[in-house]
Amino acid sequence: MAKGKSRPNFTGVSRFLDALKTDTESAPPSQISDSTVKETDDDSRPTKKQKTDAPKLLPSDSAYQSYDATGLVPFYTEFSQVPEDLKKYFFQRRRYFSLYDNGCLLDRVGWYSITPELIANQIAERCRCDTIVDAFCGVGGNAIAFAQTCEHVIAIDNDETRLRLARHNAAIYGVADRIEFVLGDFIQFAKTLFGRGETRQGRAVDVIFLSPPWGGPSYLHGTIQNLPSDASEHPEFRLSDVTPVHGLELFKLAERITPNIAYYLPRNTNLQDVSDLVTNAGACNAKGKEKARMVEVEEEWMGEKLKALTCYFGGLARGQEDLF
Ligand code: MGP
Ligand code: SAH
Repeated sequence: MAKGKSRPNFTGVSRFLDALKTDTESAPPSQISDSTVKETDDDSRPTKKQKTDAPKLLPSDSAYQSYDATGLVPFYTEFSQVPEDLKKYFFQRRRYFSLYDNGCLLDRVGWYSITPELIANQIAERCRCDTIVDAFCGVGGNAIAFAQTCEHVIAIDNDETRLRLARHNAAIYGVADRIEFVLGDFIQFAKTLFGRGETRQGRAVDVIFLSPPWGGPSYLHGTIQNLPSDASEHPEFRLSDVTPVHGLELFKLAERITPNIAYYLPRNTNLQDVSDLVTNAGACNAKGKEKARMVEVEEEWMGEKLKALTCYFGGLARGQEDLF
């Protein structure tokens, strides 16, 4: 399990994993963007700032009207309306979408898999580029953030309802027209794209963001194969638990399109699995000398809680910007 110190505010703690090392815990952590973003202590109450910052959706906002998915799923305003298993997520609703009260919509999968806004913003800052593919867009947590740092966002999901919810939510944030929503299977998309080396619109892909399904909210509890001997520990999440294909296969598919990959994974991910994704074949620096490639693992903290890991590959990893 990934380790790190908890912080009063959201911070990212980076750890560089030498792809060739087997002892992944030995690299020293370095802190980034400490205290640059703050969250509210009480999820159930909006702060004044959130209220005044919220853009007013005018009835004449045509993008919002045509993408309006109101009614497709329930919009909860009271705890009493929320199914028992979603209550803990509803409690965090304004962490997911600071504009939740403007009508953001999530379905069940959306509730438990959305990237919280502060984390999505941090990832989007790291992924700043021309064209980014959000391979598993869900209800749009990351796509909305990417639309604020990237020129072109291609957001893919194979679930039509969720894609419509993503577009609805993007309209609330005023960025729907900056995102190309694609209903489809990323695996097929990647295979087709690889043959052409560029998107339909003739754009090369700079970055791919992977936030695949982890097997549902039970991802922390492991499978029969990886239960720990000590029952007090969380079992490790293995890349083989990723769906719709093995997490290694998914990464290799993305890597055929671009080396610049950000991979959003559970906090209990086996770091050796992550390290093993890096191949050093053919790696050279500008002078043609071999240079071992690295993956940077960023721990995503919210308050006292480690939420997830974002693993940066290729030119997204610090010190490897020349690979971009
Ligand atoms: P969590 O641990 O299920 O939630 O997920 P939380 O609120 O930390 O619950 P607790 O019981 O541990 O206190 C933590 C974060 O992981 C979520 O906010 C999502 O961003 C992300 N996440 C969770 N799941 C199950 C998925 C998933 O299947 N896919 C993706 N891409 N992200 C997920
Ligand atoms: N990052 C998202 C959450 C992603 S959850 C957010 O912040 O909102 C994972 C998503 O992957 C789900 O919406 C699911 O429908 C989608 N998905 C599953 N298999 C897929 C596939 N083969 N191709 C594209 N999307 C897929």
